[in-house]
Amino acid sequence: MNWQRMIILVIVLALSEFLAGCEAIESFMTVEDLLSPADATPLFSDDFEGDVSQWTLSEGWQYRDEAGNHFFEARPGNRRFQDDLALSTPIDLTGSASPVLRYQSAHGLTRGASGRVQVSVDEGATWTDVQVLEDTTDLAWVEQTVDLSAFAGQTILLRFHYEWIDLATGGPFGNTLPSRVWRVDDVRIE
Ligand SMILES: [Ca+2]
Repeated sequence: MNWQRMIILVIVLALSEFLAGCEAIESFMTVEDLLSPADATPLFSDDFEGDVSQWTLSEGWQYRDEAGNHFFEARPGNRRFQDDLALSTPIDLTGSASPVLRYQSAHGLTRGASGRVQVSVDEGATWTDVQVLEDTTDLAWVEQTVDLSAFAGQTILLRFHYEWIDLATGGPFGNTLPSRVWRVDDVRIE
């Protein structure tokens, strides 16, 4: 064997060692390791593009389609109301030590209107606010993040409670809609 062959042999051996090392690293990594936590399998996810029969909505809420995207919207029209968009199926949070709710919101919640995300751990007997949106306007879709770690290990019910009942902050109907609308989409709990 001449020295050129010896060098090639050494290179081949080094390369094979390197590749074996890479395989060893790969075997320790799972898909979950490679994905960020936000991309991990959610505990709950609904973009409202399929069957939405697990959601119950009181009169003030509508299921809407805008440019092919479906979402729910609370809009007062010509009356004040307090109404819920509620998930009728419980969500089991035992799979996460620090569950987080993320959803898309487009809203004008001003002039006495408010949007409350609420959780129940007693099958709907009582509800706890986990987020209150009021005196805030963002008519473009924005992701909301709500910490649900207080409910880790429990099974919850979830609802979106829209309210505009304060007569003192009435104002004229018809020309104030953007100030009192709440759109909700892409509900996800991780
Ligand atoms: Ca949608």
